[in-house]
Amino acid sequence: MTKPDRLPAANAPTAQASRFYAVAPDPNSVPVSRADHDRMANAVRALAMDAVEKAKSGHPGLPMGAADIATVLFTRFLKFDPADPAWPDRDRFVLSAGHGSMLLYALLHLLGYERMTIEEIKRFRQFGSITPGHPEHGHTPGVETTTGPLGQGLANAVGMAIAERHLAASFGGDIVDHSTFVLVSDGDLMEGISQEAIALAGHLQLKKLIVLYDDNGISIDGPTSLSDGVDQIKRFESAGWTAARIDGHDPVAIADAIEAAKRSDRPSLIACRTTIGFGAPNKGGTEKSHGSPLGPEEIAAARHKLGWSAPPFEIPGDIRERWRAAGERNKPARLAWEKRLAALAADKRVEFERRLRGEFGGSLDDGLARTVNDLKQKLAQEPKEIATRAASELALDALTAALPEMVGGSADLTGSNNTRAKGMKVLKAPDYSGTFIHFGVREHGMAAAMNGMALHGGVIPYSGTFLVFSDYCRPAIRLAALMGQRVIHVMTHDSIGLGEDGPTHQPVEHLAALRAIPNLKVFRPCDAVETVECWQLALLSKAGPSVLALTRQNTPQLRHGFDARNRCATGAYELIAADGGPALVSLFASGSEVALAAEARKKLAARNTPARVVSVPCFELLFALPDSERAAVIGTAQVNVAVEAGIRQGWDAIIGSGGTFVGMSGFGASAPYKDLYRHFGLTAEKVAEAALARLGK
Ligand SMILES: Cc1ncc(C[n+]2csc(CCOP(=O)(O)OP(=O)(O)O)c2C)c(N)n1
Repeated sequence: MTKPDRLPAANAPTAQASRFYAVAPDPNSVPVSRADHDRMANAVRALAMDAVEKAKSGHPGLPMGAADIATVLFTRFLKFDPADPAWPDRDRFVLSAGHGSMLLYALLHLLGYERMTIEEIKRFRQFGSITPGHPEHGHTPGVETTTGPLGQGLANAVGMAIAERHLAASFGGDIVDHSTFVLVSDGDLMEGISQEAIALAGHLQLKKLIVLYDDNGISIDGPTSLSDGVDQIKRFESAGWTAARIDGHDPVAIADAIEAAKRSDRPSLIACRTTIGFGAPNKGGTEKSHGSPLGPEEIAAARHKLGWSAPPFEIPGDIRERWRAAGERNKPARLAWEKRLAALAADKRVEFERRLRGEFGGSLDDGLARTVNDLKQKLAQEPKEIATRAASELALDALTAALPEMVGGSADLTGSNNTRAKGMKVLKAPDYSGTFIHFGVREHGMAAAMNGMALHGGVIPYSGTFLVFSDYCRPAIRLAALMGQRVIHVMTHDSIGLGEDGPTHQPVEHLAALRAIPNLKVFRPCDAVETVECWQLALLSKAGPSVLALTRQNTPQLRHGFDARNRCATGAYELIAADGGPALVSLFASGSEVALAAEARKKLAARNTPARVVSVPCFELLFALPDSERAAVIGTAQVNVAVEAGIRQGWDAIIGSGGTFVGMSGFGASAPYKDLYRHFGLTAEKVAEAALARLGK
């Protein structure tokens, strides 16, 4: 099946060359003639062709094909100021098709982003440049999110649009009123995550979200008809969007469609029919222009066809000026916004600024510490034998009350993940002031939307699902780690301890797999006190994501008395010292297995074998300690034993390759959890026996 209703592919901008480019109602927009528009778009095309050619790698096709769309958007609609790339009320632009990065770099250069010099464009894809192969947030001013893995950017944009609506509801439209634009390619829309993102955005009626679809009908293998026949218009419409199909090389049609989308009361799709590699006479319109340099001959021919005579990396003065004027056109809007912010009631302004900084500064800093302290005091007075997921709920009841920027949710497991704290209102259309999101059964979309929320700023997103489904979120968790974003994933049912649901639901390799992601903290607290402490650490981890792996089953409280220190902060610590002499055995464990290690210690004591118990709630924090401190925590006992209801991978760094591991080596089974622990040898007896065997006792 081929795509229905295709507009004919445009090959050259001659058809409308004489038509004037209508002036948009935006008083700050820069009116240009069609001829000027074409030259401005051609500047983007030329920079993309030349940079890819110089780098000898990259993707010229998308920037050349989408140049008209981007020119209209950036010169007439997008609200931004290169002088302040972090202006909180800027419109967000996400290039979901990150392989087309030269589109974004060319725009940032032409619009006057200070650091995006022509030298950086010439150093496209080179070490140390701010023009990496795919856009990287935090690396390049003006890049809102890291894209490349297709589909992620679209879901990030949904999160940004959610954050915008929520903050507008909380602080008012005078201060928060911006749109989120996202440019997607065929590949973005083929990825499964796009369906989750589209459905969620439609359901939440995110009217300020506008998707520009670079509908060029080409992907790497060739025409998309090789593998796809979806009618995207119907697809989006059925999810509650408005959708239009236009000629993506007609600036008037593009502008009209964006204007209509801005008036829509729903999220909007604009499917822009384009020609990949527009202007390249032989490779344009084919996959040959997708992902490799066009070559000198084709570039010369494209220059001729486009009427672009400037040498490589040179932009004619008048075109540069027009682009700069477009870059400067929102300065008055930004200054007016700053005045409005300054005129806000002082407490509201201070709170808004605090939230955007993402800090618990001022009184709320004390609030976080005080909340954690109060919780720990209560637990010291009245110890609780509860599941750590329930302990997390207790923590959330207090934390969400103290920190209104926490926006929680669950992928349809709210009652199981315990992520909806007392008093949390649901965030929904048209009242977005709530702080709890029903993400639906959409783990991947949820995790990527959370990234977008964190990137937007002003909110701290946390979510809920089962630990086993971390696999469904993994690409987004990885990007959160790469971008250094504070998103917090509550992942419950963290082992065979979930019991009867069986091996499909029992994570075995997941802790190890998550611990393999750089810059991700995986917390597995052993009791209610550690759960509170791990929440505190996750909230304070401003530069990276966290996973809280929590039990379904009850665990006894092992931390007694009140200790003001956050003992989990070192990643591991001696929970119970050895009795009756220096430890012969160190028992290391995480989560629910710490209680088991404590039992094993008693059994060893009865056999005159002093053993210490080290709780290990977070590998990453332990490994970040200076060598001497880490060595002190690990200790020098003759025998090291680790206990975790997961696979061994990773534990050798603590117990050594000669250490003994008591855990899982295959999948679990469906049965009451106590039977499973017995069956798989996860018992205090087995742990004690293993230690004694190593001691030759
Ligand atoms: C998740 C993911 N899978 C695969 C790729 C590799 N890849 C990059 S672009 C692309 C498809 C290109 O087609 P399209 O999205 O239509 O982009 P265009 O050819 O129009 O530039 C693929 C498969 C990727 N970047 N991300």
